[in-house]
Amino acid sequence: MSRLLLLALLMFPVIAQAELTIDHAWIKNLPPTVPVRAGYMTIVNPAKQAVSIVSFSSDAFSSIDMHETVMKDGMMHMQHVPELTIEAGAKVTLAPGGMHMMMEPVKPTITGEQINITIKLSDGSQQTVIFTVEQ
Ligand SMILES: [Cu+2]
Repeated sequence: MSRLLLLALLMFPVIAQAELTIDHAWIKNLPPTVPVRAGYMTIVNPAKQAVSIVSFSSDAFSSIDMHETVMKDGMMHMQHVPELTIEAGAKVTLAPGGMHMMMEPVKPTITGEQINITIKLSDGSQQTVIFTVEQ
C-alpha cells in the first residue's frame, strides 16, 4: 500500500461506511418508579450493502438492548436480538408491540427531553441519534 493511500485512509476513515437514515426516534416516558424505558425509531439503509446494528450506548442509560416481542403459547414475550441486520435499501420499524430498544435510565426521564444515543454498526462506524422522550 502506498504511503499516500494509507494517509488518505487515515484521514477519511468513514468514506465507505454506512449511514442509516433514522426517522421518529422516540422514547416512551414512564413513571420514575418503572426501571426501564422502551425506545423506537424507523431505520432505512440507503446503502448498497446490508449493515447490522451491533450495539448502542448513551450517557443517559446504563444498558440498551434490542428486543423483539414474540407470541408464545398465547403469551407475549420479549426476546433479546443480538444483532439487527438491515438489508440494502430496506426499512425496519421499531414500534410498540414489536421490535424495540429496552433501556435502563440512570435518572428519571422527562417528557420533551432529548437524549443522544450512539448506534454502533457492523462495519465499525457509529452514528449518534437524538431521541425525544414522549408521553
Ligand atoms: Cu423489551
